[in-house]
Amino acid sequence: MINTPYPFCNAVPRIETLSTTNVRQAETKGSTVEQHPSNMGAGTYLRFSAKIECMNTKTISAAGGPATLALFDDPPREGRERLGPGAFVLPGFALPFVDALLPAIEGLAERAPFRHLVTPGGFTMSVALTNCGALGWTSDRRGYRYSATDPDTGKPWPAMPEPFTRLACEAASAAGFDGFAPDACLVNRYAPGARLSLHQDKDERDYGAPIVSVSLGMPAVFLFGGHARDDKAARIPLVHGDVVVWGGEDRLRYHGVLPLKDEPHPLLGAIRINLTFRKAG
Ligand SMILES: O=C(O)CCC(=O)C(=O)O
Ligand SMILES: [Mn+2]
Repeated sequence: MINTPYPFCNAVPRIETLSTTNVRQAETKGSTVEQHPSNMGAGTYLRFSAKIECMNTKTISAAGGPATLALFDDPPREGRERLGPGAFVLPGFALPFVDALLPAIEGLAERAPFRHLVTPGGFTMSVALTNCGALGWTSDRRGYRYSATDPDTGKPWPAMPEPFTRLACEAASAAGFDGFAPDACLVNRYAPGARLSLHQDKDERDYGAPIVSVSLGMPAVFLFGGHARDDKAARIPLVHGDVVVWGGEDRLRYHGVLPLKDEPHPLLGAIRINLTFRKAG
């Protein structure tokens, strides 16, 4: 059974140790449980999370497809919440775009698969990522940088899908940044436990353009700090469809994401996707 229509989500099963009774219970609740293919020891299973009942007892199923967006029953939240002179949360701003975004993410993940990069310090990032647009952000032992080609395939990154660009530009305008022309979209994929430590986005050529950051799937707590790493960071809860924009004097503020809780989303399952749009070149 597939639990979401999007393989980029289903590619991340939870690895759990389950007793035989728990396996039966999980299956009764609609999860698919398989013995782990590698020999991680008896009793280690992959759980493809259950079909999830959402509000009003609607059920998302593979056959239902994205059109069943019953989130459907959540009215979009309006307005903008100010985090700083040039920084805003736009609650629910991306919701009208979701039906177009998800198949596009699926398509680009087929051409430029998600991967866990190594930092210059030698750590493997818990967040998996890929890119689209003229430039893609990458990291390895030699450093962080933008590249016109995917180092894994040697090919150019997939073009930025039109709904991505439209969403990014409209969100930037709503935050007061007209004329945003992103040439890079970093697509981050978080599973439960994945996190992003406090950092500044500063690998771009100039800082005149804002950052536009879109949240999809599981909720997260976004940390929005100051201009020094030690400055106290505000904790901003973000949910599916929220967009954060920061630019102008807030462009270089430290930010990050706390380790994600396992709170599966009706459409994406136990996954959070973040789209970070930048003008990099
Ligand atoms: O996932 C997020 O909300 C933030 C991502 C981010 O800051 C980055 O990729 O640089
Ligand atoms: Mn960032």
